[in-house]
Amino acid sequence: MNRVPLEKKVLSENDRIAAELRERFRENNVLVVNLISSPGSGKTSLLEKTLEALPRSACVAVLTGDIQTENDANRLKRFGFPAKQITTGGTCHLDARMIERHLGDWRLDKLDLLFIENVGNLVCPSSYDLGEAAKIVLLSVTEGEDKPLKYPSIFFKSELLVVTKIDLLPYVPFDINKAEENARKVHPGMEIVRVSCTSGDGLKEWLQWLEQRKRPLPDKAESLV
Ligand SMILES: Nc1nc2c(ncn2[C@@H]2O[C@H](COP(=O)(O)OP(=O)(O)OP(=O)(O)O)[C@@H](O)[C@H]2O)c(=O)[nH]1
Ligand SMILES: [Mg+2]
Repeated sequence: MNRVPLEKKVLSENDRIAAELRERFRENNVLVVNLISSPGSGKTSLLEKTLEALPRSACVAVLTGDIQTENDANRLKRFGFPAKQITTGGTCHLDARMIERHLGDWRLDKLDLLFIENVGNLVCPSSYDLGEAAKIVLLSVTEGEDKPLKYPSIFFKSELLVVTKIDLLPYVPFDINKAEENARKVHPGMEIVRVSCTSGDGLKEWLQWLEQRKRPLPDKAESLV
């Protein structure tokens, strides 16, 4: 029986589109970050706090992925920045084609920063390049400090670890230092910030990380479309 190397073909097609996207983002000086975590770790909450903190003149947009519902896009649209939902209808990750399609008529030359919230999943999103500048993995304190060891690929590929829900630390048996040590076993030198969207702790450090990660940009204070 002949085997068809379908997975390889799908991934190489994804890589081709991702490379085109990366070039478009680079040409237009758009910093694109891809937020990845288990379901419910706090990706949308972190984006809500981020959009809330940004000036209204910021040139920011969000694409948010879920299997079903427009819930996350509706949460994020309240802040007045462009936000679109990508519903995958069952697929457990976003792929580059979905990003290309949903960028639609957005003017990249009017954007400084594009957030992509991936489908809640620590496994599949790590295999799909979306043309982003950086993957960011979130791990909440209710998930267990061993997750970097169990799901090494996404911790290895992410530039930044955001440890979320640190307001819950007094109530859960989670050794945050051990969790961070595990992350750095998989990815030595990994950058880490600790945040709580409830108390606001660490949000300043997160915003500073984003600010530093941005390239020097020309003024793009006009509207997006
Ligand atoms: N205590 C506490 N709860 C939080 C924090 N951040 C988020 N939550 C709660 O965690 C739940 C899930 O948060 P979301 O932001 O929807 O998580 P998500 O990662 O976007 O979820 P999916 O998109 O479904 O994968 C919600 O009930 C939030 O209110 C936090 O810092 N502290
Ligand atoms: Mg979400």
